[in-house]
Amino acid sequence: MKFIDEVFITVQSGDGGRGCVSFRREKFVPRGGPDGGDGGKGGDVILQSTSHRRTLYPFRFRRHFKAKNGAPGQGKNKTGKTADNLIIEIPPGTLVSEAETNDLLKDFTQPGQSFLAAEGGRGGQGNARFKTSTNRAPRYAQPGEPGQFFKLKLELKLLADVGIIGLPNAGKSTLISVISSATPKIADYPFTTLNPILGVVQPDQQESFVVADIPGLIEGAHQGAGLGIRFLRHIERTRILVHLIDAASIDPQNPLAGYETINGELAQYNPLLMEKPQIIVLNKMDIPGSEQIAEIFQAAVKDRQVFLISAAARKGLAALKLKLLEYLGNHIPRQPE
Ligand SMILES: Nc1nc2c(ncn2[C@@H]2O[C@H](COP(=O)(O)OP(=O)(O)OP(=O)(O)O)[C@@H](O)[C@H]2O)c(=O)[nH]1
Ligand SMILES: [Mg+2]
Repeated sequence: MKFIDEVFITVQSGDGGRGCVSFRREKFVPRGGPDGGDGGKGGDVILQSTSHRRTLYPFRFRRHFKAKNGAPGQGKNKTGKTADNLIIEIPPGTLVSEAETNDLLKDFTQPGQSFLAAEGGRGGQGNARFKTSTNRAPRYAQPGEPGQFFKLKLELKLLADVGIIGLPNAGKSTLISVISSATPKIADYPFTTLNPILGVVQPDQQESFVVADIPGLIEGAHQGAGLGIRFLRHIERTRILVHLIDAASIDPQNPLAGYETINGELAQYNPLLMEKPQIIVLNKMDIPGSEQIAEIFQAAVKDRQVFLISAAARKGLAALKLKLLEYLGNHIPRQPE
């Protein structure tokens, strides 16, 4: 299943019901006055963020949303029924913009927020409202006000807690496949992963958290090289970054080259990304010779903590997960790997 992070929908609020033209008819009142009631208000279309929606996937099946029209007014001054509002549930983290102009209308930052996307038309006034001293029997009433129609773009930035970043082929997809529920494609060539992939990590007796495998970045990504930066926006809202490095690809003469390339791209895209906690992880530690490389790398980054793992051999993962939990503010159990 392709991860959908952008959908277009249409919303249409209900028309107001038309006002009624009617005259009282009662015994012994031969020429009753006007008693046509007002039309009911059309239904609003309201977007509402809720924590039980996590993706925009349901919008693949339904893209057009129309609220009902208000009922027409009736005789005996009866107002038409107001139509129910149509509520569209969306995941927190969704940005709503006008499809054509791209103007941002609403940023749903948390659950429980709502936005009036299209307001239902007012009901038309019935003829009872138009009675005056000079016109005691008005034969007209207002039509209902029409509803509104908009095309909207919904965009969801991944609400992942942890983003795994790194050069192509570092083993990002392998890592997410061994620590989470995700089952991405893994292969021995760069740019295997073309879209961000989400996985839920469920540690023992801990809050679960969401990890995102971000497609490989390369030098010049912020200017469009490789897959470009279109996925970097997904990591803007992650709380922690795991910077994954293929130990076997490290050049002992210039051990920080790849690491600095990635950080340079992050900084040029959005300097705030450099303020996120970043956990450095060397992968493929099962490959012979990687121990020495790791020592050289560690010396180069000085006192920054470096985690050594082998995603393929599932080594070093427990310590990494504990570190992630620590950053995410959970209680840390002490367990041997
Ligand atoms: N020896 C060894 N190979 C690994 C390890 N982890 C991943 N690989 C291999 O490295 C290659 C790339 O792995 P992926 O997980 O597809 O790498 P990626 O970072 O997702 O790559 P892109 O999606 O192209 O950016 C595959 O052939 C994996 O089998 C590891 O711990 N040890
Ligand atoms: Mg991949």
